[in-house]
Amino acid sequence: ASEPVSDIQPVTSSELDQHIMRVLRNRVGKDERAAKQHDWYRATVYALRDEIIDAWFESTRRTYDAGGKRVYYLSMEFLIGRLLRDALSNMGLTREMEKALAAHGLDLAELEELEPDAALGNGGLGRLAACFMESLATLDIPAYGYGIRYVNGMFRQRIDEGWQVELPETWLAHGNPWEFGRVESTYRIGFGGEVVAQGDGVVWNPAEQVDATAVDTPVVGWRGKRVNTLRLWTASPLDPLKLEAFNAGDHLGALAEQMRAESLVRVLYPADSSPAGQELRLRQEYFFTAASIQDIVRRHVQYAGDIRTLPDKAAIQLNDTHPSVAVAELMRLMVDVHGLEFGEAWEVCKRTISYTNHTLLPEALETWPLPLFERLLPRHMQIIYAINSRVLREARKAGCTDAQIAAISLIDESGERRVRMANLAFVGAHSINGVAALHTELMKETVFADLHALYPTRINNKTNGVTPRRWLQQCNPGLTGVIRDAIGDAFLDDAARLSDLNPLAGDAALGERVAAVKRANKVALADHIRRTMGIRLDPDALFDVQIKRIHEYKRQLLNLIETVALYDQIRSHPERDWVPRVKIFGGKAAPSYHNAKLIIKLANDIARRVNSDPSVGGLLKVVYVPNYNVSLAERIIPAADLSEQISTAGMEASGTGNMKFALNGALTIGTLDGANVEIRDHVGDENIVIFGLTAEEVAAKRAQGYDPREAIERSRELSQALSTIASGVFSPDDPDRYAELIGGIYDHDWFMCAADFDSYAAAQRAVDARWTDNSGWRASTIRNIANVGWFSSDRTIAEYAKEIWKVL
Ligand code: DL6
Repeated sequence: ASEPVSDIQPVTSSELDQHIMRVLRNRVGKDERAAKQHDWYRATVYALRDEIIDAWFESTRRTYDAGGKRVYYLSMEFLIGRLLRDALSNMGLTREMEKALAAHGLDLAELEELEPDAALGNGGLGRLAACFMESLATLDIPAYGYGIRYVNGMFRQRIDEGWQVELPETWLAHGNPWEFGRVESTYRIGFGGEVVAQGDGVVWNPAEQVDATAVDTPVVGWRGKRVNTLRLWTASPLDPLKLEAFNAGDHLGALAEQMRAESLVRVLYPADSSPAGQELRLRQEYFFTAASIQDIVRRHVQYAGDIRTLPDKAAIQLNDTHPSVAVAELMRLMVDVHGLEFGEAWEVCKRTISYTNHTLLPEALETWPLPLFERLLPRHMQIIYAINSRVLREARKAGCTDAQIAAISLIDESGERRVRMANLAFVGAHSINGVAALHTELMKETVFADLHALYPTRINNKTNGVTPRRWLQQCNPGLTGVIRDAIGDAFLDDAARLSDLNPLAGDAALGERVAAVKRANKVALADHIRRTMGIRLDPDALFDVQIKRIHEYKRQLLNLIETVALYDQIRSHPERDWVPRVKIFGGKAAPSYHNAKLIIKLANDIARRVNSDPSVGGLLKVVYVPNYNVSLAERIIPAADLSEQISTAGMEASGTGNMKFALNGALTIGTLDGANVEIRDHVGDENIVIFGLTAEEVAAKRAQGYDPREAIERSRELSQALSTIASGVFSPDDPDRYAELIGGIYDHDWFMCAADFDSYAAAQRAVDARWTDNSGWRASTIRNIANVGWFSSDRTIAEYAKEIWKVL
């Protein structure tokens, strides 16, 4: 696909070439003869960065000149992936850069492979934040993303003998040419200590302090329209070295403060199974939130003068509850530092802040033990009590019962007293949004039922989206080219225009071309898997993919049980006309999540046996791709035929992988959960394969007392697959390995694998039937691509901008 012309000043390949050579010499410190691939990579990024900088300055200048409102997106995760291809493509410089590098015998694609994935996120929540940053710039909305510059971040996953092993990710080992340190933007962050009365007010004297310093990364929008800033905080001690202690021989002790500060920014989601782990997480959350709020308030007061006008100039979006303490921190600054009266500050706070909920899972809704919170953030605890008494007064006045008041309270008193971060975010925000229509309705009915009854106008829906730049144009240039040839360029600026493909869905020539691109992507993926894992795949087999965090509610286990059932069937009936399948899995399990790690081992055990069994004759292959990350997703998604979105209905807030797969022409097999419901509405029933219980049916079944044994007894296929796994067929070295995991399905089956199995297996066979109808499959593929333009994060961001932030 040739690249669309950008709005920005055209730069020629020879100008880029000269620029790269200058940078290679002056900044990388190498000449052409000595330069290694990594040096060229850095020189390429520096040269590109220089092109971006003008647009960055210009964007900032425009924002100041307009005196407009900025959006501040606070998130514990930004799963940004590699930036080189994204920035080149959005700046319209890919072709020129290719030419410039080719003049030195260099291949841009090879240099792109040298860029590490930034380890700044875990899953959908972090990737959503990254898509949002890109769409904010694309829609020309002035915005800052605020988070943590993790040194090791999310762990690197290695699969050893089928088991997940977690290793530190060293993504910064070669430095990071994208970032700009901003030592001048440093804020002091306190922890612990005491609050003392002073005059009319109070003063917080923290026992401990660290410095938070900004590190900025430019985020380029499509066609370079605007460049926004991702501002990540790094931590340092006030005193880098206790020199006296060092000279006295205590060399390690002298560095203790440095270590303590650095531990704040080492890893994403340190295990919170120990009290020390819990404390570190809360410290991290406060650290980045406090730095961000101080930065926002400083900017506002410096340019607007009066903190009271903050809501006119700043919209602060809390991405999940990790930054919820922003409510208390903003109140603290307004009351203790800027001298506002509490009630007035409370109104400013609510008008400024909004909150996105991303999960209904009770264990994922953050709460902190009250003693820990009070010890670490004594002033914030006082503020939370003061907010709570206001809110509970309002609840009492509105006629809430004791039970309702207990549910609304910011303090959970049902056992050990805990601070509820979701309730804090809810009461401190004017808007609380869910991330898919079903999720938002369930929020109203379940986790926030009582808060919603008290504040009925606050909850709203903003269905997630993904950026079509990264998730179509950049990861699938072949398909992008075919679409452009078919319908022109309009969809590049407005993904909704993909619908122009609809009248062509049955066009055989287009179907051929789309299928040819898919096949080429499958060949490329198969080649990658052969090189990296030594497994050979048939590109003409159906590539069936489930890549996402490993969690029981996402039901990788259901997929594996069905895989075993299929394996049994193929061996029992080799005479049948089986559709050759490749089952591809990928994803990381939280380090302390025992069952998730066991599911990874099971996938690998099944893969080992199935792949080496000559009796399946290559009709079934199973692959577990290690260290699933954004770059792998960019390879795998364009090569997928079938997208597995099979969570227990009511449990997946939205999903965003589902959108990426459909955009790249995969058919979805899925439950009516999260955004699958809306995907079905857009692509039409006949172009998606839906199975299983609905969210309502799941809830009703649980309420009635569900007995999984009945479902297991009813299904011969299921009981056989379960006993095959439980009896150790796939784990001869440890036959009992899966006894408990499978036993859990017999005993309680909270995630309803047994209840949904038959329907899932039937849906899989329906997929086989569709696959054999070549032209029908191709038409469905095109219908998917044509009708998921609505799931562009540009649409999502436009909704946030108009309805929540009031900036469009
Ligand atoms: O909203 C982004 C993303 C959704 O697409 C996923 O459905 C949802 O699971 C995820 N939520 C989280 C939060 N914690 N948990 N679990 O990652 O958000």
